[in-house]
Amino acid sequence: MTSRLRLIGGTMSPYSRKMVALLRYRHIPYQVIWGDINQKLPEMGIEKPKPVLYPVFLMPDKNGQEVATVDSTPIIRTLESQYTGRSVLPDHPVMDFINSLLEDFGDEWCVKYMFHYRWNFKEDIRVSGPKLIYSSVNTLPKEPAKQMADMFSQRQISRLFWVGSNETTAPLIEASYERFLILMDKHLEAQPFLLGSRPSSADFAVHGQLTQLIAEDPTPRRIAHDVSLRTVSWTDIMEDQSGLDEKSARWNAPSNLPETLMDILREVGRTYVPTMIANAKAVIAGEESWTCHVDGHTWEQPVNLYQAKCLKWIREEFKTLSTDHQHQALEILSEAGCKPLIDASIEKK
Ligand SMILES: N[C@@H](CCC(=O)N[C@@H](CS)C(=O)NCC(=O)O)C(=O)O
Repeated sequence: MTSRLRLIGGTMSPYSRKMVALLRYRHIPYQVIWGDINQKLPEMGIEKPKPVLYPVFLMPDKNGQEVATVDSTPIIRTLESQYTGRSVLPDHPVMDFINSLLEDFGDEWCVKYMFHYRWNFKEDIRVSGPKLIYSSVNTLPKEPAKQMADMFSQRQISRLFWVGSNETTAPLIEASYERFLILMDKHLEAQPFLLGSRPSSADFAVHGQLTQLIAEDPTPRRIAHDVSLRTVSWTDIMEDQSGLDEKSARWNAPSNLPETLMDILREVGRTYVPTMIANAKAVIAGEESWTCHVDGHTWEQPVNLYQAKCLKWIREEFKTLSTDHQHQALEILSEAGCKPLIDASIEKK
């Protein structure tokens, strides 16, 4: 048993990059093991998690035994209770709530940019397939690596439909990516992180997706270099914020949010909000797929059970706020077009 927190991840996995950058910022002693979870865990004699997702954290249980654990959002909250200092969750409950919303936007909406660009365009498939294999088993000979890359790429391409990337939604995803880069550019000119002068878990979520879009895959990389070099550099410096002096850094106050942050929240309201609500409603109705309107266009995709759970978490977090804080949060959400996230009737009858 090591006293360093171990995780197994991949450089081509946005959630692995989210978490490694967060561990560095938080000064949490860690060991990252790059590789195939399905191979590494049995070698270590550790039971696989369900589902198997990247990254896997080996979280010590009460007896110090490492347990394979997945899902970055709850893991971040557990780490907050285990390691003090350099918190990534704002102190003010309203800002903590806004942070959860933006973190989920990064994890669940920005991932659509990533998946769409990676598996839709020939050039991106050409580089991503082999990089996914080599980043896991770097010494693999060329021929088996090519076979595995082709197999893996085919599997991912067949999944495009499941994340909602199709002919109808492609222009919406691409337009949202470009708008998001412009909004980040304007916001980062005003302050260094999403919610102030210190990074929050939402910054790490967005960073994780942007590492793929900007550092790994050619088409979204070119777009980002055309649209916002500032965001390109932000993605680089987010990788290691271990030197940030947290004591002199500040969170934004909910009564005085920068207009550039409100604009980012408006993008959340324009895209993430209608799709998350339509998905949750379809899950509750027991339907297999759903459609909704994003920007006046039709969005269609199969239901995603996990995303319905994410929306439930956000609504539950809202309910834990005091009445005054709920009012304050609702004012921000209304101004950004995000209020239906809380208002919409999506509870089970
Ligand atoms: N909600 C999870 C998402 C993790 C996730 O979806 N990871 C992807 C790779 S980045 C994965 O393992 N997908 C399954 C697969 O590729 O087989 C988290 O935040 O950790």
